[in-house]
Amino acid sequence: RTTLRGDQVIVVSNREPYIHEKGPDGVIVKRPASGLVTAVEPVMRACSGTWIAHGSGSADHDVVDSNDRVMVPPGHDEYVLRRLWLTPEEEQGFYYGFSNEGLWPLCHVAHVRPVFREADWNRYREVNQRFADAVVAEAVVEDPVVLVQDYHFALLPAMIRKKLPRATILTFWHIPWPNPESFGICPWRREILEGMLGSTILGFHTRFHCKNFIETVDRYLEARIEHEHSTISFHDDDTLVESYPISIEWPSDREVATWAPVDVCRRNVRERFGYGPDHYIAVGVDRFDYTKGILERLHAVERLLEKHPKWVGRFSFIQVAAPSRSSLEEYRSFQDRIQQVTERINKRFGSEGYLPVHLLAEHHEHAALIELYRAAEICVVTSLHDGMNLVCKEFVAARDDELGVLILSRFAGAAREMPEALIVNPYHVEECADALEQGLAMPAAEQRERMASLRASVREFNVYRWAGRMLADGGRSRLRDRIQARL
Ligand code: ADQ
Repeated sequence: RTTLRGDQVIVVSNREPYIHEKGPDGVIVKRPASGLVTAVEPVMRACSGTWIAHGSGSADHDVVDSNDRVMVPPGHDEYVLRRLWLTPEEEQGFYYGFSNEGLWPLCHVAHVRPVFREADWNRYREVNQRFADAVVAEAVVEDPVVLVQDYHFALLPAMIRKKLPRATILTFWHIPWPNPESFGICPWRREILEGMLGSTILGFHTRFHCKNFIETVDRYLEARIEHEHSTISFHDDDTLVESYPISIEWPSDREVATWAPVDVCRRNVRERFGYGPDHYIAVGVDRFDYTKGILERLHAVERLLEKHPKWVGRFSFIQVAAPSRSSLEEYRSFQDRIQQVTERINKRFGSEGYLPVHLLAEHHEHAALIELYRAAEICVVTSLHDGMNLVCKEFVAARDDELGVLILSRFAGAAREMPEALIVNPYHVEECADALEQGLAMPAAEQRERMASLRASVREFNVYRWAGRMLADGGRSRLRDRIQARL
């Protein structure tokens, strides 16, 4: 708040922080399952301003003015949400097509081949232009601070820069950046890089992703790179490429006071599934996405039961998976596959009143996730590749009893900050099964030691630290520009 006092802040993301839907008794407001929203929303509440996003609820109500603005959070009215309504063709080409069939697999090396269609690319460009126009329309000063979120908007920074040359554009790329060879297969690699270099600051989760980006620019553009300061000069504009590891909002005392005690959570969850108090539980919480390693995790559970039959009947794995991008064939067949493997494992090891795997393929309320995190012996995060991953941080934040074991993929950005977890290679089934066994058998003292340290670091490096560092760097750049303008 202090860094940008008096400045106008505009956030742009594809996903909205609140979805307004028409229900039988009026408007229902929902929070989407999204790491980006989880991270950026508390920041936006702190700095007010305007959030521009693709409207995904019902369009014909709750409009506060002709520009489709509503005040959010509902009942608190802290900032403005401006929705842009995309046509079905725009949503198909921009969101499902180029963003999620092209850029998403391109940047996550998860062995799903990216699909590049000329028509999707055209929609992607057009929609980026629509959002750029909306930013310009919202700007009441010539130098707003614009926070551009994610791979849906690679072209937006340069488009905004063209109309608002003095804007401070802080772009954050929430997913990994691959190496130059991998990125180079994108037919529009040049346009994407040029678009991103309209940013004042370009943020990634890890230094490794920054390095990949700088090398990609070096390979495909004529730009001047200053490695020492991690800046790229292109067409007289400088972009700082920096790592800002994202995190969660650490739960306040007021929130923690609303949580049921751990033993109540344990009992509730076990009773709901028909198990006794001594039943062991591991949880996984993800969007239903092939990058999250859900299949690999199921194989590890199966291997554990095969290798250590003592756990059959005494241990269950609960996977909560919010359906995501289900209109894409790749996602639908992935969901079917998970369903099949779950059934196979349950047939093989299940019995009357016992299922080794519970697959809950639905969106859960935040409170329900907290209850699960608090009830489980283990939380399993086995992403094949993940920019950061917030589920592991949410699990740690939920465990004020300092118990519970985190199993974490070495290919999630979070692994670099959370070495006290049991770090695994999700492709190595045996190693993951051994980690499950180690977690189930871990003495309470060791759990406490690891968990206390994890909690201290997530608490300190919370989402305000992420936003604060990025905004402070933005503030410094504004100050430099002002001083230069006076010279
Ligand atoms: P995501 O790929 O969405 O985020 P992640 O960071 O794990 O992944 O965040 C998922 C969020 O959705 C969490 O807050 C989680 O609680 C919630 N969620 C998951 N399943 C849910 C369910 N069934 N019901 C309700 N909520 C659910 C992207 C990148 C990540 C990066 C974030 C933030 O892919 O690497 O950490 O952005 O930058």
